Amino acid sequence: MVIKKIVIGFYLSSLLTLVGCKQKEEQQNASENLSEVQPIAAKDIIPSKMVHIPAGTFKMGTNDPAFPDAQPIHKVTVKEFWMDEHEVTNDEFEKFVKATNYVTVAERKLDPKDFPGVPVESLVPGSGVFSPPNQPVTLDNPLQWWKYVPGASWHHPTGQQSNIKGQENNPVVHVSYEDAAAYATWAGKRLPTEAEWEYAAQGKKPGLKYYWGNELKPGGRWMANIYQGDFPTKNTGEDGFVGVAPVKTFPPNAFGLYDMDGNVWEWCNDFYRPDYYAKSPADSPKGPSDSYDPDEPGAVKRVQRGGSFLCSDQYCIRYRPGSRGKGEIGSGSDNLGFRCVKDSDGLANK
Ligand SMILES: [Ca+2]
Repeated sequence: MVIKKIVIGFYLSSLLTLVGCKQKEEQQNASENLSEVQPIAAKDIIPSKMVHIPAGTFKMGTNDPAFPDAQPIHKVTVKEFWMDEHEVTNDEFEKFVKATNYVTVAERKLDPKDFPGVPVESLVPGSGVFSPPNQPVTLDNPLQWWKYVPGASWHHPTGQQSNIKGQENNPVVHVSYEDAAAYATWAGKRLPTEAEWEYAAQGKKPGLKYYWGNELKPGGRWMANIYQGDFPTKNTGEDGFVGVAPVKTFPPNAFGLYDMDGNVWEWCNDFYRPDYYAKSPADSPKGPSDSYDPDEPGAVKRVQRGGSFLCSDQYCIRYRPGSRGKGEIGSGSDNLGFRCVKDSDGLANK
């Protein structure tokens, strides 16, 4: 917990330093620009459904040198399980919040004791929002396009003035690991292990360049909600979406799962360590006993998979098969969501 507080403190202080009160106007402009993107009106609420994933053995990881933490490729066996066919939606998450009065991490008051050195007036609940800069930037500092936006949360995705009306079928975002795990428990489910997630994403099609095949656009069609254009300044939205897309917009994989690639990152239950694949057990691995990320040694991180609408071959290529993501457990953003799984014992498909 202490480490988590330090990390959040660093996260907040870094972002708040950049955002600062002096930059409120700039921040508001960014939010206004984002709000110009018209949401797709939800025609019908898509009911949640789980897909049966049969037990199997597969090759996990990739030899792609761009992903050293996803090596070596190793054989893994998973038991059968059920998986949400799509990412948890705003509508589903709202039902959870109404039933439990749950308050997400992004909405909770910040205790000054947890953030030494950060001015009290800056300690406002919020979350990270993708805010494209006006000028081309180097791609070595994500804080150039990520802003800590006070008031941003799952029902105010781009800030206090925004809402989720008409976005009921969009994946819920701004959820921390703790939020996702709380939802899963309430729903009688759990978060997937990383092995379950990758096995499900492969959909019985191992060794491909993309989860859906070897062509980026088979037949000229975009197969996932990713990023087109010049990152991070010019998102052409050629696939139809500059932000999140309603679930089930893009084609499912062979298991009938939607958006395993792109749209929003998805939390897995495993702690993150870059060296885990060298030691992973072959049967139903559940991740290491603790986390370690040499990029941020003090942070407690869990695995995230699948990439998001901000991924492309230009930046964040981690929508490709086998690649891994990671995130600090108390942090959310507007490109991070989740889906749940359930053990097969006695479960009917619903
Ligand atoms: Ca897109």
